Amino acid sequence: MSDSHSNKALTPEKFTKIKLKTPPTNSVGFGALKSSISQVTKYMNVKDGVKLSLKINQKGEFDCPGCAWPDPDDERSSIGEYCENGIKAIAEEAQKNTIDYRFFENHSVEELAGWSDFEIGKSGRLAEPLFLAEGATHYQPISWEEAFNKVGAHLNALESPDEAIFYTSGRTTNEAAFLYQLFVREYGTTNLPDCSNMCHEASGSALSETLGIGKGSVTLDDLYKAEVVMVIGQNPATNHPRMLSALEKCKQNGGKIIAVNPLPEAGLLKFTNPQDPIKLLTGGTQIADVFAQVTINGDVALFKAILLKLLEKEEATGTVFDKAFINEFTAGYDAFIADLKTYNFDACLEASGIDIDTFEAIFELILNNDKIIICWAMGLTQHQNAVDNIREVVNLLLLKGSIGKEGAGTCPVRGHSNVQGDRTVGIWEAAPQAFLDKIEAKYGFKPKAKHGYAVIDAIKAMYENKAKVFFGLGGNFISAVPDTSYASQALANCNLTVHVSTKLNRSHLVTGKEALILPCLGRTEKDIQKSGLQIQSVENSMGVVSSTKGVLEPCSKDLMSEVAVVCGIANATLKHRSNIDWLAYKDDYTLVRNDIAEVVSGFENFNTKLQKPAGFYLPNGARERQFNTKTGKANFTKNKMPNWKLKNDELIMMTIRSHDQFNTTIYGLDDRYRGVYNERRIIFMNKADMEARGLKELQVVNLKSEFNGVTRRANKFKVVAYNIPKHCCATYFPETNVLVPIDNFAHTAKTPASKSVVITIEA
Ligand SMILES: Nc1nc2c(c(=O)[nH]1)N[C@H]1C(S)=C(S)[C@@H](COP(=O)(O)OP(=O)(O)OC[C@H]3O[C@@H](n4cnc5c(=O)[nH]c(N)nc54)[C@H](O)[C@@H]3O)O[C@H]1N2
Ligand SMILES: Nc1nc2c(c(=O)[nH]1)N[C@H]1C(S)=C(S)[C@@H](COP(=O)(O)OP(=O)(O)OC[C@H]3O[C@@H](n4cnc5c(=O)[nH]c(N)nc54)[C@H](O)[C@@H]3O)O[C@H]1N2
Ligand SMILES: [Mo]
Repeated sequence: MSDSHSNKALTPEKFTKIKLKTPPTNSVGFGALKSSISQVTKYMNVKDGVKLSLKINQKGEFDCPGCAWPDPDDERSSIGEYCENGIKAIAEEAQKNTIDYRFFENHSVEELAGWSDFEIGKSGRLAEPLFLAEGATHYQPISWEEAFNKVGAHLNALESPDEAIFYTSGRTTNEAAFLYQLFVREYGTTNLPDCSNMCHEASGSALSETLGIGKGSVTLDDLYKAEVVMVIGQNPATNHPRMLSALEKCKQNGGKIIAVNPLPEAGLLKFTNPQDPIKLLTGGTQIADVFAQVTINGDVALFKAILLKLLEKEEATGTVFDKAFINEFTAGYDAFIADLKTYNFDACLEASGIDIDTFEAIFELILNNDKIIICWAMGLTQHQNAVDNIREVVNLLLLKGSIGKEGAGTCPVRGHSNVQGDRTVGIWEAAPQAFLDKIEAKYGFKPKAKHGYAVIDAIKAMYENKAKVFFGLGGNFISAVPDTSYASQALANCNLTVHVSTKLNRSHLVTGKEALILPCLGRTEKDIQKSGLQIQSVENSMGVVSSTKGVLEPCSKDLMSEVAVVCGIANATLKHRSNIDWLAYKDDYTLVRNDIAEVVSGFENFNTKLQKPAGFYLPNGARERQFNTKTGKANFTKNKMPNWKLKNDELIMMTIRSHDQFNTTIYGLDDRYRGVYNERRIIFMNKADMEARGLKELQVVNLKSEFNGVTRRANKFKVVAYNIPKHCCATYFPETNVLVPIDNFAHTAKTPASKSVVITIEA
């Protein structure tokens, strides 16, 4: 496809003058401090920067809009629980520049689409509602009331509410998310796709099936007390920097860390705590005791190899498995063992890509300890067999009895700061019937029970003209989803696309026939309504709900809060049809929390509990060894080894984050920990793979993926030789999303397989 929609959706093929250095072996430390200060001084008022960095993640202050890593329950650093990338996140949100209709008078949609994502993001904060009329080339201002009425009119004109799609990105607070799903359900559909569908959906699916809860089981305190922590498919120095402090603490208590990753990610190897002045001077802590350089998607093979050796030892000694735990709490053990025995150790080890010495080192740690925590992120969840990856993680923990006890358990490390909370309060196209029943009991309408579209199906529905209105509460849909060209056609088919956003992004430029941009307050900004300054709430990766409250004056007087936008749209759409007094909520968010307390379990006395400075834990069955699964037990599962047969010229590509981005928001053009500066259009390759193709360092190549007979291309990338296993390569998301096939996703969970894209390279 090379029409104008898909051209606008693709990132421009421009190079920015690359510089390469040897990747550092240490992370954070002075480099991070320097980088944070430079972000603040470049893009913010310095006074605001100081004010924010003192309050970030402090009890009762504002929750960092970056990642979902939890804050310590007890003592917190007095200079702010910050990290370099948290500072970049707030510097991005609290930019001093704003853009209003004058900006859009000067720049057409077509022109803006030619800008890089970095340039688009740095243009400033959106300052007023904007409308793109059918056939128009420029956005123009529109009043909030007109905007709400337009959305309402479009929604009410659809033949069925199922022709509308309501996307959420994981920054949305519990209050806004709860009201949003309530509105969507009262309007009459369950089409509630969210970023989680592309992220930890595979974790949710595997964990619900095996342990009865789609979230992790550990607390921060468990991490400090673990004997072994495995960090798999995750790059914490970039994406969850505060996790490194927790791993450091675990090590100080005698714990051992195993990193499993195709790349020797800097922070896993060594880390200098920015909040420890002595360490800053004397150098950092070695984090990983063992680094296993697994091949892309070699994790099931590695796990099978470990499981086979454990079984061998168990059969010899009878002391390896926690049989008391297995007997009392699990189901499916015999079938699991019978299946495991059909695999061959040598074949598994070979498929994992790991040498025998490294394997032995991992094996000894697992064999001799039973307080084991396994942490993971996108390296496990974005494959066709992603659900198997996580079920295999659970199998290992179950054998060792490493679930529901101190220092042990599952730790899927969530991405967006409230992606977990959004799901808890009802952003779910497949919400359980018990939740829907509570909605019905409270509000007197019957929510549709039929499951709605998640992300992949939503794109297909728009592509096939089955859905005609797209509404996004946050996020950057076109750049986040797979198969960019296909998805751009899907959006172009819509009658109306609407985005509630803080910042301009590519999704505002790849529109339906008409489009709206509704600018909203960010996390850092004061949200003042009729009843005064509002607080809101978020849930972190470990199930702690806490409050967040803005500190800065809003960047424009024309912004609304997400809560107010949802109420406005609900009111304009449902009018007298509604059982609910929508406009009351926006004046006083304690009313929303009173409703959440009645509808969502674990939130009883929500308003009172939220006043606890460090927040409160939600109930977690797996943590208590209560497994709410179909069998009532924790389930062992049988998982197949993936069967990769790459052709001679094919590589398997993972699409990853650089150090200077938050998903589709590009903070800068450097990837400091990988030694790449001032360029994003690169492909990391093994030297042997370069030589086999006669490619030289920095040579420009085109990338091609073929899947089910469809060819997809991404042009102009520079080759960078890197320490990555043979037949594997890496590029940055979102530049190569165009290569990720819409039909290549995880079974059961439909997470796009964006970490295992088969490509060939054209010189
Ligand atoms: N600063 C910053 N923070 C962020 C984000 C951000 O973009 N920037 N994004 C947020 C979000 S939404 C999320 S979901 C998280 C993402 O956090 P991560 O999951 O850490 O992010 P990715 O860059 O996708 O990194 C995946 C890691 O998995 C490895 N990997 C890839 N394939 C495999 C595999 O097959 N097996 C194994 N074992 N490893 C593999 C890669 O080498 C890489 O180290 O971070 C959150 N925090
Ligand atoms: N190829 C490939 N694709 C991927 C991934 C990958 O690893 N590889 N990762 C996937 C993952 S893990 C995720 S989570 C998704 C991310 O998908 P999304 O969540 O859709 O994308 P983001 O880039 O996080 O969204 C950024 C936009 O959100 C808006 N925004 C920021 N803060 C706020 C706020 O407070 N309120 C509102 N209303 N808007 C706000 C801004 O306008 C900003 O431009 O991408 C997925 N896509
Ligand atoms: Mo994510």
